[in-house]
Amino acid sequence: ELRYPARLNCAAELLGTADPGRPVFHTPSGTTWTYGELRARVDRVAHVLTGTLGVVPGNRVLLRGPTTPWLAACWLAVLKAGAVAVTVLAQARPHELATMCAIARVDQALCDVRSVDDLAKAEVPGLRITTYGGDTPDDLLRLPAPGEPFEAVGTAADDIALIAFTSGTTGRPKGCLHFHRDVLAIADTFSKHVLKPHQEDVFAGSPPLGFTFGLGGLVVFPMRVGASALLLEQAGPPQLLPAIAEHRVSVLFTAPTAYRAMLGELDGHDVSSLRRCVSAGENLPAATWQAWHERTGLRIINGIGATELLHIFISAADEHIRPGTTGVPVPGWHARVQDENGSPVPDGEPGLLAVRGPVGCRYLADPRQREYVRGGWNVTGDTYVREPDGYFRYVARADDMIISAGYNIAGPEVEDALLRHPDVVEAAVVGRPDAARGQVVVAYAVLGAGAPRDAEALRAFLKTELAPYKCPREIIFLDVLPRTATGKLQRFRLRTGGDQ
Ligand code: 3SK
Repeated sequence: ELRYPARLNCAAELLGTADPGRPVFHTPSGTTWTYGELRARVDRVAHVLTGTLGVVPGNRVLLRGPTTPWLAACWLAVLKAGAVAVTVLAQARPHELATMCAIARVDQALCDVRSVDDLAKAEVPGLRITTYGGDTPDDLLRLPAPGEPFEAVGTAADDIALIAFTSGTTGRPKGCLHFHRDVLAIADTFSKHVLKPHQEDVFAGSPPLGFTFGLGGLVVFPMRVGASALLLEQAGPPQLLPAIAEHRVSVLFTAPTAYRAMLGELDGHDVSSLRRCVSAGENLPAATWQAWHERTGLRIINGIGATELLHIFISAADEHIRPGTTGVPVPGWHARVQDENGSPVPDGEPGLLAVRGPVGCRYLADPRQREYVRGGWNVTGDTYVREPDGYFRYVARADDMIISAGYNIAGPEVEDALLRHPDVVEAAVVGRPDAARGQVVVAYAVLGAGAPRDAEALRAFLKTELAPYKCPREIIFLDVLPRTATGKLQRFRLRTGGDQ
Protein backbone atom coordinates (compact mmCIF):
# COMPACT_ATOMS: atom_id res chain seq x y z
CA GLU A 1 0.00 0.00 0.00
CA LEU A 2 1.21 3.50 -0.80
CA ARG A 3 1.78 5.81 2.14
CA TYR A 4 2.30 9.54 1.84
CA PRO A 5 2.73 12.14 4.58
CA ALA A 6 -0.45 13.94 5.62
CA ARG A 7 0.98 17.21 4.27
CA LEU A 8 2.18 16.82 0.73
CA ASN A 9 2.68 19.16 -2.17
CA CYS A 10 3.18 16.99 -5.24
CA ALA A 11 4.81 19.78 -7.27
CA ALA A 12 7.41 20.35 -4.57
CA GLU A 13 8.05 16.60 -4.48
CA LEU A 14 8.48 16.34 -8.25
CA LEU A 15 10.72 19.40 -8.38
CA GLY A 16 12.81 18.30 -5.45
CA THR A 17 14.23 15.06 -6.79
CA ALA A 18 17.04 15.76 -9.21
CA ASP A 19 20.39 17.53 -9.33
CA PRO A 20 19.94 21.13 -10.55
CA GLY A 21 22.24 20.55 -13.50
CA ARG A 22 20.37 17.60 -14.91
CA PRO A 23 18.12 18.06 -17.95
CA VAL A 24 14.37 17.97 -17.46
CA PHE A 25 12.76 19.22 -20.69
CA HIS A 26 14.00 19.27 -24.26
CA THR A 27 12.30 20.87 -27.23
CA PRO A 28 12.63 19.90 -30.89
CA SER A 29 14.42 23.18 -31.58
CA GLY A 30 17.28 22.04 -29.35
CA THR A 31 16.49 23.98 -26.16
CA THR A 32 17.07 22.10 -22.91
CA TRP A 33 15.88 23.18 -19.48
CA THR A 34 17.69 21.86 -16.44
CA TYR A 35 15.96 21.02 -13.17
CA GLY A 36 17.63 24.12 -11.68
CA GLU A 37 16.21 26.35 -14.44
CA LEU A 38 12.79 24.75 -14.12
CA ARG A 39 12.76 25.35 -10.34
CA ALA A 40 13.65 29.02 -10.79
CA ARG A 41 10.97 29.50 -13.49
CA VAL A 42 8.30 27.68 -11.51
CA ASP A 43 9.09 29.80 -8.46
CA ARG A 44 8.87 32.97 -10.52
CA VAL A 45 5.46 32.01 -11.91
CA ALA A 46 4.26 30.99 -8.43
CA HIS A 47 5.31 34.42 -7.09
CA VAL A 48 3.42 36.16 -9.90
CA LEU A 49 0.36 34.00 -9.30
CA THR A 50 0.21 34.69 -5.60
CA GLY A 51 1.41 38.30 -5.90
CA THR A 52 0.20 40.32 -8.88
CA LEU A 53 -2.57 37.90 -9.81
CA GLY A 54 -3.83 37.42 -6.25
CA VAL A 55 -4.26 33.65 -6.48
CA VAL A 56 -4.89 31.95 -3.13
CA PRO A 57 -4.83 28.22 -2.31
CA GLY A 58 -7.88 26.47 -3.69
CA ASN A 59 -8.39 28.91 -6.61
CA ARG A 60 -8.87 27.12 -9.89
CA VAL A 61 -6.48 28.08 -12.66
CA LEU A 62 -7.12 26.99 -16.22
CA LEU A 63 -4.02 26.01 -18.21
CA ARG A 64 -4.15 26.08 -21.96
CA GLY A 65 -1.53 25.80 -24.65
CA PRO A 66 0.53 23.46 -26.77
CA THR A 67 2.86 20.99 -25.06
CA THR A 68 5.85 23.16 -24.08
CA PRO A 69 8.17 23.47 -21.08
CA TRP A 70 6.34 26.68 -20.11
CA LEU A 71 3.01 24.88 -19.94
CA ALA A 72 4.61 22.26 -17.67
CA ALA A 73 6.19 25.02 -15.55
CA CYS A 74 2.81 26.78 -15.18
CA TRP A 75 1.20 23.50 -14.11
CA LEU A 76 3.87 22.95 -11.46
CA ALA A 77 3.65 26.59 -10.29
CA VAL A 78 -0.13 26.44 -9.84
CA LEU A 79 0.22 23.30 -7.72
CA LYS A 80 3.20 24.62 -5.77
CA ALA A 81 1.09 27.69 -4.92
CA GLY A 82 -1.64 25.40 -3.55
CA ALA A 83 -4.08 26.30 -6.32
CA VAL A 84 -5.91 23.80 -8.52
CA ALA A 85 -4.75 23.23 -12.10
CA VAL A 86 -7.61 22.82 -14.55
CA THR A 87 -6.18 21.04 -17.55
CA VAL A 88 -7.92 21.22 -20.90
CA LEU A 89 -6.92 20.21 -24.38
CA ALA A 90 -5.51 22.90 -26.61
CA GLN A 91 -8.07 21.89 -29.26
CA ALA A 92 -11.08 22.78 -27.06
CA ARG A 93 -13.35 25.29 -28.80
CA PRO A 94 -14.92 28.40 -27.18
CA HIS A 95 -18.24 26.81 -26.21
CA GLU A 96 -16.44 23.78 -24.74
CA LEU A 97 -14.08 26.05 -22.82
CA ALA A 98 -17.02 28.04 -21.49
CA THR A 99 -18.70 24.84 -20.25
CA MET A 100 -15.55 23.55 -18.57
CA CYS A 101 -14.82 26.91 -16.93
CA ALA A 102 -18.36 27.02 -15.58
CA ILE A 103 -18.18 23.45 -14.24
CA ALA A 104 -14.79 23.99 -12.62
CA ARG A 105 -15.55 27.57 -11.46
CA VAL A 106 -12.30 28.78 -12.89
CA ASP A 107 -11.01 32.14 -11.57
CA GLN A 108 -7.85 32.59 -13.59
CA ALA A 109 -6.29 31.26 -16.76
CA LEU A 110 -2.69 30.95 -17.85
CA CYS A 111 -2.74 30.64 -21.59
CA ASP A 112 -0.10 30.34 -24.28
CA VAL A 113 -0.39 33.55 -26.29
CA ARG A 114 -0.95 31.45 -29.42
CA SER A 115 -4.04 29.78 -27.92
CA VAL A 116 -5.72 32.79 -26.38
CA ASP A 117 -8.24 33.72 -29.08
CA ASP A 118 -10.64 30.85 -28.43
CA LEU A 119 -10.40 31.37 -24.68
CA ALA A 120 -11.21 35.06 -25.06
CA LYS A 121 -14.15 34.13 -27.34
CA ALA A 122 -15.49 31.84 -24.61
CA GLU A 123 -16.36 35.04 -22.68
CA VAL A 124 -16.17 33.39 -19.27
CA PRO A 125 -17.65 35.81 -16.69
CA GLY A 126 -15.04 37.08 -14.22
CA LEU A 127 -12.18 35.09 -15.75
CA ARG A 128 -8.78 36.77 -15.62
CA ILE A 129 -6.64 35.56 -18.51
CA THR A 130 -2.87 35.97 -18.35
CA THR A 131 -0.92 34.96 -21.41
CA TYR A 132 2.58 33.59 -21.52
CA GLY A 133 5.08 33.67 -24.37
CA GLY A 134 3.94 37.07 -25.65
CA ASP A 135 5.87 40.32 -25.79
CA THR A 136 3.62 42.68 -23.81
CA PRO A 137 4.60 44.00 -20.37
CA ASP A 138 1.63 42.20 -18.77
CA ASP A 139 2.77 38.81 -20.10
CA LEU A 140 3.14 36.26 -17.28
CA LEU A 141 6.84 35.91 -17.99
CA ARG A 142 7.45 39.67 -17.84
CA LEU A 143 5.43 40.57 -14.78
CA PRO A 144 7.65 41.51 -11.83
CA ALA A 145 8.38 38.90 -9.18
CA PRO A 146 10.82 38.60 -6.29
CA GLY A 147 13.97 36.68 -7.19
CA GLU A 148 13.95 34.44 -4.12
CA PRO A 149 12.69 30.86 -3.97
CA PHE A 150 8.96 30.36 -3.52
CA GLU A 151 8.08 28.27 -0.52
CA ALA A 152 5.61 25.57 -1.51
CA VAL A 153 2.18 25.86 0.08
CA GLY A 154 1.80 23.07 2.63
CA THR A 155 -1.16 21.38 1.03
CA ALA A 156 -2.69 18.23 2.49
CA ALA A 157 -2.08 14.98 0.64
CA ASP A 158 -5.78 14.89 -0.16
CA ASP A 159 -6.21 18.51 -1.16
CA ILE A 160 -7.32 18.83 -4.75
CA ALA A 161 -4.39 19.34 -7.11
CA LEU A 162 -6.08 19.16 -10.48
CA ILE A 163 -9.32 18.93 -12.34
CA ALA A 164 -9.05 16.93 -15.55
CA PHE A 165 -11.88 16.91 -18.02
CA THR A 166 -13.19 13.89 -19.80
CA SER A 167 -15.79 14.11 -22.48
CA GLY A 168 -15.59 10.40 -23.20
CA THR A 169 -16.58 9.93 -26.79
CA THR A 170 -19.78 11.91 -26.41
CA GLY A 171 -21.73 13.95 -23.86
CA ARG A 172 -21.27 16.90 -21.50
CA PRO A 173 -17.70 17.05 -20.12
CA LYS A 174 -17.10 15.72 -16.63
CA GLY A 175 -14.48 17.30 -14.38
CA CYS A 176 -12.47 14.71 -12.44
CA LEU A 177 -10.94 15.87 -9.16
CA HIS A 178 -7.52 14.50 -8.24
CA PHE A 179 -5.52 14.94 -5.07
CA HIS A 180 -1.85 15.77 -4.57
CA ARG A 181 -1.23 12.18 -3.50
CA ASP A 182 -2.94 10.86 -6.66
CA VAL A 183 -0.32 12.59 -8.81
CA LEU A 184 2.48 10.75 -7.05
CA ALA A 185 0.50 7.52 -6.89
CA ILE A 186 0.41 7.12 -10.68
CA ALA A 187 4.19 7.35 -10.74
CA ASP A 188 4.58 5.02 -7.77
CA THR A 189 2.35 2.34 -9.31
CA PHE A 190 2.34 2.09 -13.13
CA SER A 191 5.57 3.94 -13.79
CA LYS A 192 7.57 2.40 -10.96
CA HIS A 193 6.47 -1.19 -11.50
CA VAL A 194 5.89 -1.39 -15.24
CA LEU A 195 8.10 1.25 -16.85
CA LYS A 196 10.87 1.06 -14.25
CA PRO A 197 12.45 4.26 -15.56
CA HIS A 198 15.87 5.61 -14.61
CA GLN A 199 17.52 9.02 -14.62
CA GLU A 200 19.01 8.62 -18.08
CA ASP A 201 15.66 7.96 -19.74
CA VAL A 202 14.26 10.43 -22.25
CA PHE A 203 10.46 10.32 -22.43
CA ALA A 204 8.41 11.49 -25.41
CA GLY A 205 5.03 10.89 -26.89
CA SER A 206 1.95 12.15 -28.65
CA PRO A 207 -0.62 12.74 -25.87
CA PRO A 208 -0.76 16.42 -24.90
CA LEU A 209 -0.35 17.69 -21.33
CA GLY A 210 -4.07 18.51 -21.23
CA PHE A 211 -4.76 14.75 -21.31
CA THR A 212 -3.69 12.92 -18.16
CA PHE A 213 -2.07 10.21 -20.32
CA GLY A 214 0.40 12.89 -21.48
CA LEU A 215 0.67 14.70 -18.14
CA GLY A 216 1.77 11.45 -16.50
CA GLY A 217 3.99 10.23 -19.30
CA LEU A 218 5.74 13.51 -20.08
CA VAL A 219 5.91 15.35 -16.75
CA VAL A 220 5.08 13.24 -13.69
CA PHE A 221 6.86 9.98 -14.57
CA PRO A 222 10.13 11.48 -15.77
CA MET A 223 10.30 14.03 -12.94
CA ARG A 224 9.58 11.41 -10.28
CA VAL A 225 12.93 9.77 -11.11
CA GLY A 226 14.93 12.82 -12.20
CA ALA A 227 14.76 11.88 -15.89
CA SER A 228 13.92 14.16 -18.83
CA ALA A 229 11.24 14.51 -21.49
CA LEU A 230 11.13 15.80 -25.03
CA LEU A 231 8.05 18.04 -25.31
CA LEU A 232 6.65 18.18 -28.82
CA GLU A 233 4.02 20.70 -29.87
CA GLN A 234 3.30 18.63 -32.98
CA ALA A 235 3.53 14.96 -32.09
CA GLY A 236 2.05 12.96 -34.93
CA PRO A 237 3.99 10.04 -36.43
CA PRO A 238 5.82 12.32 -38.93
CA GLN A 239 7.26 14.32 -36.02
CA LEU A 240 7.73 11.43 -33.59
CA LEU A 241 9.96 9.24 -35.74
CA PRO A 242 12.71 11.78 -36.47
CA ALA A 243 12.46 13.10 -32.88
CA ILE A 244 13.08 9.62 -31.45
CA ALA A 245 16.32 9.34 -33.40
CA GLU A 246 17.52 12.89 -32.82
CA HIS A 247 16.86 13.01 -29.07
CA ARG A 248 17.59 9.34 -28.35
CA VAL A 249 14.11 8.89 -26.88
CA SER A 250 13.96 5.77 -24.70
CA VAL A 251 10.36 5.76 -23.39
CA LEU A 252 7.56 6.38 -25.87
CA PHE A 253 3.91 7.07 -25.07
CA THR A 254 1.37 6.93 -27.84
CA ALA A 255 -1.79 5.22 -29.06
CA PRO A 256 -2.33 2.15 -31.27
CA THR A 257 -3.19 4.33 -34.29
CA ALA A 258 0.20 6.03 -34.09
CA TYR A 259 2.05 2.70 -33.84
CA ARG A 260 0.27 1.57 -37.00
CA ALA A 261 1.01 4.84 -38.78
CA MET A 262 4.69 4.70 -37.73
CA LEU A 263 4.98 1.16 -39.08
CA GLY A 264 4.27 2.54 -42.52
CA GLU A 265 7.00 5.17 -42.17
CA LEU A 266 9.69 3.32 -40.21
CA ASP A 267 12.13 2.86 -43.11
CA GLY A 268 15.16 5.08 -42.71
CA HIS A 269 14.36 6.01 -39.10
CA ASP A 270 16.55 4.93 -36.22
CA VAL A 271 14.42 3.80 -33.26
CA SER A 272 17.22 1.85 -31.59
CA SER A 273 17.18 4.19 -28.55
CA LEU A 274 13.68 3.01 -27.56
CA ARG A 275 13.46 0.58 -24.65
CA ARG A 276 9.83 1.10 -23.58
CA CYS A 277 6.86 1.68 -25.89
CA VAL A 278 3.56 2.34 -24.12
CA SER A 279 0.21 2.09 -25.85
CA ALA A 280 -3.00 3.30 -24.23
CA GLY A 281 -6.03 5.40 -25.00
CA GLU A 282 -7.58 2.58 -26.99
CA ASN A 283 -7.40 -1.18 -27.27
CA LEU A 284 -4.15 -2.43 -28.81
CA PRO A 285 -4.95 -5.21 -31.32
CA ALA A 286 -2.61 -8.21 -31.25
CA ALA A 287 -1.94 -7.63 -34.96
CA THR A 288 -0.48 -4.18 -34.21
CA TRP A 289 1.61 -5.55 -31.32
CA GLN A 290 3.03 -8.30 -33.56
CA ALA A 291 3.78 -6.02 -36.48
CA TRP A 292 5.64 -3.54 -34.23
CA HIS A 293 7.54 -6.40 -32.58
CA GLU A 294 8.55 -7.89 -35.92
CA ARG A 295 9.85 -4.57 -37.24
CA THR A 296 11.55 -3.22 -34.11
CA GLY A 297 12.08 -6.17 -31.75
CA LEU A 298 10.26 -4.10 -29.09
CA ARG A 299 7.42 -5.40 -26.94
CA ILE A 300 4.72 -2.74 -26.63
CA ILE A 301 3.45 -2.21 -23.08
CA ASN A 302 -0.31 -2.16 -23.45
CA GLY A 303 -2.35 -0.42 -20.77
CA ILE A 304 -5.82 0.74 -19.90
CA GLY A 305 -6.18 4.03 -18.12
CA ALA A 306 -8.87 6.63 -17.58
CA THR A 307 -9.02 10.31 -16.80
CA GLU A 308 -11.27 9.33 -13.87
CA LEU A 309 -8.40 7.26 -12.42
CA LEU A 310 -5.69 9.57 -13.72
CA HIS A 311 -3.52 6.97 -15.46
CA ILE A 312 -2.96 3.30 -16.25
CA PHE A 313 -4.23 0.63 -13.85
CA ILE A 314 -3.95 -2.63 -15.84
CA SER A 315 -0.81 -3.43 -17.80
CA ALA A 316 2.17 -5.81 -17.85
CA ALA A 317 5.93 -5.46 -17.95
CA ASP A 318 8.73 -7.18 -19.84
CA GLU A 319 8.32 -10.93 -20.23
CA HIS A 320 4.89 -10.75 -18.57
CA ILE A 321 3.47 -8.90 -21.58
CA ARG A 322 0.98 -11.07 -23.43
CA PRO A 323 -0.12 -9.73 -26.83
CA GLY A 324 -3.87 -9.60 -27.26
CA THR A 325 -4.42 -8.92 -23.54
CA THR A 326 -4.11 -5.71 -21.52
CA GLY A 327 -2.29 -7.44 -18.69
CA VAL A 328 -2.84 -7.73 -14.96
CA PRO A 329 -3.72 -5.13 -12.31
CA VAL A 330 -0.74 -2.84 -11.78
CA PRO A 331 0.70 -3.38 -8.25
CA GLY A 332 -1.46 -1.30 -5.88
CA TRP A 333 -4.58 -1.83 -8.01
CA HIS A 334 -7.32 -4.47 -7.89
CA ALA A 335 -9.56 -5.42 -10.78
CA ARG A 336 -12.44 -7.79 -11.39
CA VAL A 337 -15.14 -8.48 -13.93
CA GLN A 338 -18.71 -8.14 -12.70
CA ASP A 339 -22.28 -8.15 -13.93
CA GLU A 340 -24.75 -5.25 -14.00
CA ASN A 341 -25.66 -5.95 -10.35
CA GLY A 342 -22.06 -5.81 -9.18
CA SER A 343 -21.60 -9.57 -8.69
CA PRO A 344 -18.34 -11.03 -9.99
CA VAL A 345 -18.70 -13.15 -13.15
CA PRO A 346 -16.68 -16.36 -13.57
CA ASP A 347 -13.30 -16.25 -15.31
CA GLY A 348 -13.56 -16.62 -19.06
CA GLU A 349 -16.92 -14.84 -19.24
CA PRO A 350 -17.38 -11.24 -20.36
CA GLY A 351 -18.62 -8.60 -17.96
CA LEU A 352 -17.97 -5.07 -16.78
CA LEU A 353 -14.47 -4.13 -15.71
CA ALA A 354 -14.38 -2.82 -12.13
CA VAL A 355 -11.22 -1.49 -10.49
CA ARG A 356 -10.09 0.08 -7.28
CA GLY A 357 -6.76 1.38 -6.10
CA PRO A 358 -4.94 4.44 -4.87
CA VAL A 359 -6.87 6.83 -7.16
CA GLY A 360 -10.65 6.96 -7.39
CA CYS A 361 -13.18 8.71 -9.58
CA ARG A 362 -14.55 11.94 -8.13
CA TYR A 363 -16.67 13.80 -10.66
CA LEU A 364 -17.22 17.43 -9.84
CA ALA A 365 -20.92 17.96 -9.16
CA ASP A 366 -22.08 15.36 -11.66
CA PRO A 367 -24.76 12.72 -11.01
CA ARG A 368 -22.92 10.34 -13.33
CA GLN A 369 -20.68 9.68 -10.30
CA ARG A 370 -23.29 7.11 -9.21
CA GLU A 371 -22.88 5.15 -12.44
CA TYR A 372 -19.10 5.17 -12.31
CA VAL A 373 -18.52 4.31 -8.65
CA ARG A 374 -20.63 1.36 -7.54
CA GLY A 375 -20.11 -0.43 -4.23
CA GLY A 376 -16.62 1.01 -3.89
CA TRP A 377 -15.55 -0.13 -7.36
CA ASN A 378 -14.86 2.15 -10.31
CA VAL A 379 -16.83 0.75 -13.22
CA THR A 380 -15.02 1.98 -16.29
CA GLY A 381 -17.57 1.15 -18.98
CA ASP A 382 -15.38 -1.46 -20.65
CA THR A 383 -16.35 -5.06 -21.24
CA TYR A 384 -13.52 -7.40 -20.28
CA VAL A 385 -12.83 -11.08 -19.76
CA ARG A 386 -10.54 -12.23 -16.96
CA GLU A 387 -8.68 -15.30 -18.15
CA PRO A 388 -8.25 -18.16 -15.65
CA ASP A 389 -4.58 -17.19 -15.18
CA GLY A 390 -5.53 -13.65 -14.12
CA TYR A 391 -4.87 -11.78 -17.40
CA PHE A 392 -7.50 -9.23 -18.44
CA ARG A 393 -8.58 -9.27 -22.07
CA TYR A 394 -10.46 -6.34 -23.60
CA VAL A 395 -13.70 -7.18 -25.37
CA ALA A 396 -15.30 -3.81 -26.17
CA ARG A 397 -16.63 -0.65 -24.62
CA ALA A 398 -19.74 -1.88 -22.81
CA ASP A 399 -21.97 0.21 -25.08
CA ASP A 400 -20.09 -0.95 -28.19
CA MET A 401 -21.12 -4.61 -28.04
CA ILE A 402 -23.06 -5.50 -31.17
CA ILE A 403 -26.03 -7.78 -30.78
CA SER A 404 -27.05 -9.27 -34.10
CA ALA A 405 -29.71 -11.96 -34.41
CA GLY A 406 -29.01 -12.95 -30.81
CA TYR A 407 -25.24 -13.15 -31.22
CA ASN A 408 -22.97 -10.94 -29.09
CA ILE A 409 -20.23 -9.57 -31.31
CA ALA A 410 -17.31 -7.50 -30.04
CA GLY A 411 -16.43 -4.83 -32.60
CA PRO A 412 -12.70 -4.88 -31.64
CA GLU A 413 -12.44 -8.58 -32.50
CA VAL A 414 -13.65 -7.88 -36.02
CA GLU A 415 -11.35 -4.83 -36.21
CA ASP A 416 -8.42 -7.02 -35.21
CA ALA A 417 -9.25 -9.40 -38.05
CA LEU A 418 -9.48 -6.53 -40.54
CA LEU A 419 -6.10 -5.22 -39.39
CA ARG A 420 -4.54 -8.58 -40.21
CA HIS A 421 -5.18 -7.80 -43.88
CA PRO A 422 -2.03 -6.18 -45.28
CA ASP A 423 -3.93 -3.32 -47.01
CA VAL A 424 -5.89 -2.21 -43.94
CA VAL A 425 -4.34 0.60 -41.91
CA GLU A 426 -7.27 1.52 -39.63
CA ALA A 427 -10.55 -0.23 -38.89
CA ALA A 428 -13.72 0.47 -36.94
CA VAL A 429 -16.66 -1.88 -36.59
CA VAL A 430 -20.09 -0.84 -35.34
CA GLY A 431 -23.63 -2.19 -35.11
CA ARG A 432 -26.21 -0.51 -37.29
CA PRO A 433 -29.91 -0.82 -36.34
CA ASP A 434 -31.69 -3.41 -38.46
CA ALA A 435 -35.35 -4.36 -38.33
CA ALA A 436 -34.77 -8.07 -38.85
CA ARG A 437 -31.63 -8.73 -36.82
CA GLY A 438 -31.66 -5.93 -34.21
CA GLN A 439 -28.26 -4.82 -35.46
CA VAL A 440 -25.99 -5.71 -38.35
CA VAL A 441 -22.20 -5.51 -38.36
CA VAL A 442 -20.80 -2.65 -40.44
CA ALA A 443 -17.07 -2.16 -40.93
CA TYR A 444 -15.21 1.02 -41.81
CA ALA A 445 -11.69 0.66 -43.17
CA VAL A 446 -8.86 3.02 -44.04
CA LEU A 447 -6.50 1.48 -46.60
CA GLY A 448 -2.81 2.06 -47.24
CA ALA A 449 -1.82 4.34 -50.12
CA GLY A 450 -2.69 2.85 -53.51
CA ALA A 451 -4.57 -0.20 -52.16
CA PRO A 452 -7.72 -1.06 -54.16
CA ARG A 453 -11.04 -0.35 -52.44
CA ASP A 454 -12.28 -3.89 -53.00
CA ALA A 455 -14.95 -4.67 -50.40
CA GLU A 456 -15.62 -8.15 -51.81
CA ALA A 457 -11.99 -9.19 -51.53
CA LEU A 458 -11.89 -7.92 -47.95
CA ARG A 459 -15.07 -9.79 -47.07
CA ALA A 460 -13.61 -12.97 -48.57
CA PHE A 461 -10.53 -12.49 -46.39
CA LEU A 462 -12.66 -11.94 -43.27
CA LYS A 463 -14.57 -15.14 -43.95
CA THR A 464 -11.32 -17.04 -43.49
CA GLU A 465 -10.65 -15.24 -40.19
CA LEU A 466 -14.04 -15.03 -38.45
CA ALA A 467 -17.18 -17.05 -37.79
CA PRO A 468 -19.76 -16.08 -40.44
CA TYR A 469 -22.08 -14.28 -38.00
CA LYS A 470 -19.25 -11.83 -37.14
CA CYS A 471 -18.51 -10.92 -40.76
CA PRO A 472 -19.58 -7.38 -41.66
CA ARG A 473 -22.67 -7.01 -43.77
CA GLU A 474 -21.14 -3.94 -45.31
CA ILE A 475 -17.61 -2.54 -45.63
CA ILE A 476 -17.23 1.20 -46.13
CA PHE A 477 -13.93 2.83 -47.04
CA LEU A 478 -12.93 6.14 -45.47
CA ASP A 479 -9.85 8.34 -45.72
CA VAL A 480 -9.72 8.79 -41.94
CA LEU A 481 -11.76 7.59 -38.98
CA PRO A 482 -13.57 10.16 -36.80
CA ARG A 483 -11.68 10.62 -33.53
CA THR A 484 -11.88 12.78 -30.41
CA ALA A 485 -9.16 15.31 -29.59
CA THR A 486 -7.49 12.62 -27.44
CA GLY A 487 -7.50 10.20 -30.36
CA LYS A 488 -10.36 7.96 -29.28
CA LEU A 489 -12.54 6.53 -32.00
CA GLN A 490 -16.00 8.14 -32.16
CA ARG A 491 -18.02 5.05 -32.89
CA PHE A 492 -21.29 6.88 -32.35
CA ARG A 493 -20.58 8.98 -35.44
CA LEU A 494 -20.15 5.84 -37.50
CA ARG A 495 -23.21 4.19 -36.01
CA THR A 496 -25.39 7.12 -36.96
CA GLY A 497 -23.65 7.45 -40.32
CA GLY A 498 -22.86 11.06 -39.23
CA ASP A 499 -20.63 13.52 -41.07
CA GLN A 500 -17.86 11.42 -42.55
O1 3SK B 1 -8.25 7.63 -21.31
C1 3SK B 1 -7.29 6.89 -21.42
O2 3SK B 1 -7.39 6.04 -22.22
C2 3SK B 1 -6.03 7.00 -20.61
C3 3SK B 1 -5.05 6.12 -20.86
C4 3SK B 1 -3.90 6.15 -20.14
C5 3SK B 1 -3.70 7.06 -19.19
C6 3SK B 1 -4.63 7.95 -18.95
C7 3SK B 1 -5.80 7.93 -19.67
C8 3SK B 1 -6.79 9.00 -19.34
